[in-house]
Parts: sequence; structure tokens; C-alpha cells
Amino acid sequence: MPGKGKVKHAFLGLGSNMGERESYLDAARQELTCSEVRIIRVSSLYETEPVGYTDQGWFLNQVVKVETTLDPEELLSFIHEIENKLGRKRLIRWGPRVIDVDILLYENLVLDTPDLIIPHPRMYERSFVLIPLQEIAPDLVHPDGRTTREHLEALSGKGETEKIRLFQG
Ligand code: X6L
Ligand code: MG
Ligand code: MG
Repeated sequence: MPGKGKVKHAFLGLGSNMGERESYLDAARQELTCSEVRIIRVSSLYETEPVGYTDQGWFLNQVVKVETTLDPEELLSFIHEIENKLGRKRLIRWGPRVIDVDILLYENLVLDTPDLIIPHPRMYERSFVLIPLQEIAPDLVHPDGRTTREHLEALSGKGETEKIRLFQG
């Protein structure tokens, strides 16, 4: 398992910057795991400077690779259920949250609908995504034909990356 239907691969970005951040990431991974989703790679945890809205605490971010029989829309609905179950409240745009789970990549798919954009918009501008992704999938070829490593090199070249460090419990 996932046992029925064709198995697809996706990469998810996890983030938390409220309360027991590590526990929220643990809980999110636990909730993701079900008959239709299996986590097959996990990055280290990274402590990362907030971007977008900067007047908030540092995040813990992580990237996981999953096998799933859910299609992208089903996976997104499942993720929203998990975020709600873990107590996410949407107050300030880009503000603090107990848990955020984003679909970064799904197979080699490019999708742009009102509800879901894949690859995740702005992921190529965020070292809090590309550094953990590089840890577990440096040679992964993205829909634009570039590898994770090439994307990270391009971002580093711009010299505008947020602060990030490995998290040690
Ligand atoms: C200009 C305009 C520059 C918007 C940046 C960047 C907006 C990122 C939103 C932006 C802009 C975001 C996390 C975070 C958020 C996270 C860290 C977002 C959504 N999520 N910072 N900020 N980790 N370190 O997971 O990603 S809010
Ligand atoms: Mg999100
Ligand atoms: Mg996010």
C-alpha cells in the first residue's frame, strides 16, 4: 500500500512556527500516512527565517517525498483536512501557523487552476524549500528540465536567500 490505483510520487513542504513546532511536524507526518499516502523520504528539519511577513517567529521546515494513489486535488483536500485537524487558523496572510503542508511537486505535472498551482508558486525563490529538497532529491529533474541542484545554484547566485540552519532538537 498504497495498493490500489496507480502510485504517483509527490514532494510536500511542511512548516510550523507556533507552539511545539517539531511536534506539529511529527503530527503532520503521522496524519499524512494512510492507506493512500506513504512517506518514503524525509529531509532533516531546518530552522528558517520568516519570509513574506517578517514579524513572526522562525519556522521549522522540512520536505518529504510521498507515494500516493490520490490525484492532486484529492491530495490537496486531504492536506487541508490535516491542517484543520491540527488547529490551523488563517488570521494574518503569510502569518504564523501551527502547520502548513504544501504540495511542491506532483510527478512531472504542471497545473495552474484557481485552487492549486504545481509546481508550488515561489518554491524556486525559497531556500527553506530548495535546501531540504536538495538533501533528499538533488538530481530530481523538475518540469522545467532543471535539477534541484541547478535551481538551488540559481537561487544562491541571486544572493537574496533567507537565513537557514539545520535544526538540532
Ligand atoms: C515578496 C512578496 C517577497 C511575497 C516574498 C514569500 C510571500 C513567501 C509568502 C513573498 C512571500 C511566502 C514560510 C515562511 C511563509 C515558511 C519560512 C510564503 C508563505 N511560510 N517563511 N513564510 N518558512 N521561513 O514555511 O511562503 S508565508
Ligand atoms: Mg500552504
Ligand atoms: Mg507554505
